[in-house]
Amino acid sequence: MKRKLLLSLAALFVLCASQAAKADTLTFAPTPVDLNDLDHHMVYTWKVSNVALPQGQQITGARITIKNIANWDTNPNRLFIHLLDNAKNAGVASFVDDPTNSSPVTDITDDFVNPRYHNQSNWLVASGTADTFLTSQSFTMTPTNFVYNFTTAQLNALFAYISNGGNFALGFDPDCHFFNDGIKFEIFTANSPAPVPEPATLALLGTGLAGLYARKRRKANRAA
Ligand SMILES: [Ca+2]
Ligand SMILES: [Ca+2]
Ligand SMILES: [Ca+2]
Ligand SMILES: [Ca+2]
Repeated sequence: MKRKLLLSLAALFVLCASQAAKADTLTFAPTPVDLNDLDHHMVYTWKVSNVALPQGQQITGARITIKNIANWDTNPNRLFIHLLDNAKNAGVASFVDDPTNSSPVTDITDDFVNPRYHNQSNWLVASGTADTFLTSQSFTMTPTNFVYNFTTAQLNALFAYISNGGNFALGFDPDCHFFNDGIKFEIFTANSPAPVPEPATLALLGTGLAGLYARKRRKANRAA
């Protein structure tokens, strides 16, 4: 009888532990996966729709990975990356941010921040859309794996943007031409905070242990 109780208590604790460890990773990739090798003359949005976070779980991390990214030459360069509440177009869309099509390109301007194109009808983001700057980075001609982990404030923005319509978008303004072997976006979720055993459970455990202890003592007394 006591043994049975102990076993069921053990089972309960295993159950609690497995719930505490529950976590998922949502992985997304754009099409084309390398965003056309991030052409300098373009700004890109990549909209992700129908995002459903696992029931009862919260976002604990988010990460952008760009495989083997390298600049095409040795000129100054910058890749600007933004998180958007939404984008006008489904999937991947692009906008020409260098109408003169110059080569080499000398203009390095974050066109999600600079409003010079924002009133054009084919601009990628509707006016008033929430926009969070994520990071900007320069690259050499040596291919490298670029990994960017969101800050806590950026994770909060991601959660808010997903909550608003089940979608979000990543914005890339490459201001030079970045060869790469593919972009990946991951969202990490977990049930949080870890479940605390309810008072009733703790009381039950206490009673069970007390009972076992009393039984052991009675046995010991009888033996003596
Ligand atoms: Ca550009
Ligand atoms: Ca949204
Ligand atoms: Ca630009
Ligand atoms: Ca490529």
